This record gives sequence, C-alpha cells and structure tokens, in this order.
Amino acid sequence: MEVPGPPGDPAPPADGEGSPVGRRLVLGMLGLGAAGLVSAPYVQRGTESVLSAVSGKDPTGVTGLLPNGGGFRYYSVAASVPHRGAGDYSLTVDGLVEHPARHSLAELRAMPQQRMVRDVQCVTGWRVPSTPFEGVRLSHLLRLAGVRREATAVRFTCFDGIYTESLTLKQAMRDDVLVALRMQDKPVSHEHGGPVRLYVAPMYFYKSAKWLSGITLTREVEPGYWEKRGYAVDGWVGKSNGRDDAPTAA
Ligand SMILES: Nc1nc2c(c(=O)[nH]1)N[C@H]1C(S)=C(S)[C@@H](COP(=O)(O)O)O[C@H]1N2
Ligand SMILES: [Mo]
Repeated sequence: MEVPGPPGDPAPPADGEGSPVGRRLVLGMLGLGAAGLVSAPYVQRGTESVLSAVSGKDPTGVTGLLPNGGGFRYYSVAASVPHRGAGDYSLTVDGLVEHPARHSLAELRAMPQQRMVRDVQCVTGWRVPSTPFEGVRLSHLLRLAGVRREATAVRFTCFDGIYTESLTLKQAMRDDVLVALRMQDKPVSHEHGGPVRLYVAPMYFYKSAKWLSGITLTREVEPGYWEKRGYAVDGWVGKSNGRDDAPTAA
C-alpha cells in the first residue's frame, strides 16, 4: 500500500504525546511492544496524526519513533517490507554500464569498507548527531561496473517495491556517499533499511534510500519518490530547504 505524504512529520504535535490508544496502535504497526514506551520520552506523535495513520489517511507516511532507536524515526512509504538477509539479498548495478553486476551481501562485505561519522538530518527538522555508517563507497561499485559516457545520473531502487532515489553522477562519485552495510556500528537493521541502505552524508536523510536493491546508470536524472512530490534532487543539508513550496512539512 502506498501512503502519500511528505518525508517526515508535519508541524510538531500540539500535545506532544499521542493518546495511549493511538500510540499502542502505531507501535503495534511497527511490531514493537508497549514496553519500549516506558523508557522512550521521545515518543511524541500527535493524536491527530496517530489517528489518521491508523485510519489510512496519515499525511506523513507510515512513521514512528523507534524506542531505543537513539532518536531515529522509522519511515517507510510502503506498509510492509519483506525481510532480506545474506541468503536472499542482492544488489544489481545496471543501465548504462560496461559490466552489469549482481552483488551478494558476502561480496559487498568483502569489498573495501569506509566508515564515516556524521550528523543525520531529516528535512523535517529532526537530527541525530554523530552517527557512524560503514560500507562500500558507491564510487567503488560504479568504477567496477564501468560507467558509460552517456550516463549522467544514477537511479536507486528498493526492495520495498515503491521507494526510489536519484543522484547526479557527480554526486554519486563523492567519497561521502556509501552503500552502507553498518549503521551505529551494527549491521543495518531491517527497520533502518537493512541489510543494505544508501547513505548520502551531505544531504537530507530522504536521499538515503533504505532496502537498496538496484543501482541504475541513466542518461538523465530521474527524480525519486519524494522528488516527484516536490522535494529537491539536490538535497544538500543547509543549502536546500528540500522543498520549494514547503507547507507545514518541510
Ligand atoms: N525505501 C525507503 N527509504 C527511505 C524512506 C522510505 O520511506 N522508504 N524514507 C526516507 C526518509 S524521509 C528518511 S528521514 C529516512 C529515515 O531513515 P530511518 O527510518 O532509518 O530513520 O529514510 C529515507 N529512506
Ligand atoms: Mo525524512
């Protein structure tokens, strides 16, 4: 099911905390126990958005704070996402390349790994400081594949079946863009987009596609999921407001 809405919460909730019933429902949707609430002062869904979420009209997408998630919020525009691991995960690199490839998780783990510690910044305002990410530089995979002259951009696809993202080739070749296998010094969890997610350190977090399954070299930029809905392709933190017609969301 596709839930339309901006990549994050709207204006801060009026009451700071959702109703107990609403919170229980949302946590239930996330498959999380209510126990996490006790030690989760950062659970702060507004009643309205919680109720609209369960009624299927959430303007913010299926979101929620993860208890013990260190301040991260769970985002998925897909209602459910299959679990994939070492046995069934693969990442394809195709499109305008000399050598199309399909990498298993083991193959990705055997490649040179880069660790980076930067702040995570969602376009809606929440931020998680100093978060370690580790994985293969996207530029490494692109060099292996041999990018053809006609390619100027990269399209990313995800095994949730819905989300897409894009970068220009120049952005994709930056050293601070990773195909991340680890986050917070652990394997990327399913909730955070594991086993493999994109990490575009200098841009707002909507650029960091979760559940990454495909990297396709294209002739031109093909705007991603949120980009088709008004958010910037060039989502630089600080230099972009993410969305030109920013309503309450961005
Ligand atoms: N596949 C997929 N990737 C996604 C999203 C999504 O809905 N689906 N949401 C984006 C947004 S808006 C944010 S803020 C981050 C959230 O990552 P987190 O759930 O690990 O905090 O993932 C980004 N990548
Ligand atoms: Mo976001």
